[in-house]
Amino acid sequence: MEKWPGVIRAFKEFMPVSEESEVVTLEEGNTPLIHVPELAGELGLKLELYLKFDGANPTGSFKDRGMTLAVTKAREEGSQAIICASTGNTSAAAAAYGARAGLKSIVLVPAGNIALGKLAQALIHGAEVIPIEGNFDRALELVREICSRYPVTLVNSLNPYRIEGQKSAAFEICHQLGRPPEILAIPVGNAGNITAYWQGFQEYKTAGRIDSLPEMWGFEAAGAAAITRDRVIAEPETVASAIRIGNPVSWEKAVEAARQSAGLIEEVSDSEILEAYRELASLTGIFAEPASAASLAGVKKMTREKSLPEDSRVVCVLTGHGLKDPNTAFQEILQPEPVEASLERVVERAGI
Ligand code: AN7
Repeated sequence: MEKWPGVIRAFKEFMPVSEESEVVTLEEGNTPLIHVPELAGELGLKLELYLKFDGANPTGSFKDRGMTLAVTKAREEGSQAIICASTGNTSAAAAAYGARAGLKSIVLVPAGNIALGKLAQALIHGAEVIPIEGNFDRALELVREICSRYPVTLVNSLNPYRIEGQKSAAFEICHQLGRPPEILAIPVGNAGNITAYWQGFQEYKTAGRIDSLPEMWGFEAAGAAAITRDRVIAEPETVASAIRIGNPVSWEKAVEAARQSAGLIEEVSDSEILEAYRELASLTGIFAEPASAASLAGVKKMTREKSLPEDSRVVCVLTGHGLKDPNTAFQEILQPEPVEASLERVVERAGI
């Protein structure tokens, strides 16, 4: 088997790079597409269910797919520093790829609202981490303002290279399934990823690699459901801190993806997200972060409302690793009390 070269080289005909480009990569991509008939059965979902586990990327989220290209281009263009606003995963990826490229990275995060693992990543990779007394949407406003005045490169998904890199996940799914799925279910925060997937599927169709397109099903958290409710949410709230975003940048593009694909943008409640989060972990062995579970929660919700043909292939995108956010896991599942270190007590606790 050949060595996987990362998403830029793996899909270079579809990427805006030349042979001379010096690619900054952590060999991201090529993540598992896991068939989970037992989960579908347990949940009473009569369809062919798959999980695209992008938590298996080098920094533990799908952000690596776009960051490899954004940072490659930033370095190629002679930039000395990259900057982003982030609910956590973008900051972790920017910090890691910045370290790999030898660029300074600056990340603005909402103070107190970023998962522990993501903060640890940004810090250990040496980013300048600036927690702000405000939410993600405010952080992004500040970053845009800074980029208009100072020589730093924006690596939020407003940067088109981020989307170009992230579309690689759609390509991989087509190869892994042998064809596109009927439905692609995905969490929506800033709406960059749903935009990227839709672009990827369309490019593969135009290139004659596939001959159908999936319905795009995007799911927001109910407390941050700007697109679903068609209004900016000034103070978004959700347990899924990654998608705690009240004014998504790619709003119109997400609406277009849903409309053109005959799909939908819907919301799922925090309790639906947490239920799907626990089910994924306990029934499949996949630990995804809460925001990621919005895709499964959404499929459960929508299949109660509309019926699909039984052989429909549905791919739930799991965007980030559960280890990013250990605190939410502990809030959901109590830590066990220690027992006396004796055979009797341990066997008693083990229930064998
Ligand atoms: C795990 O890191 O916006 O709809 O700043 O971390 O493309 O925004 C993260 C978003 C879904 C939503 N799942 O994707 C950030 C950030 C996880 C995420 C999303 C995010 P978009």
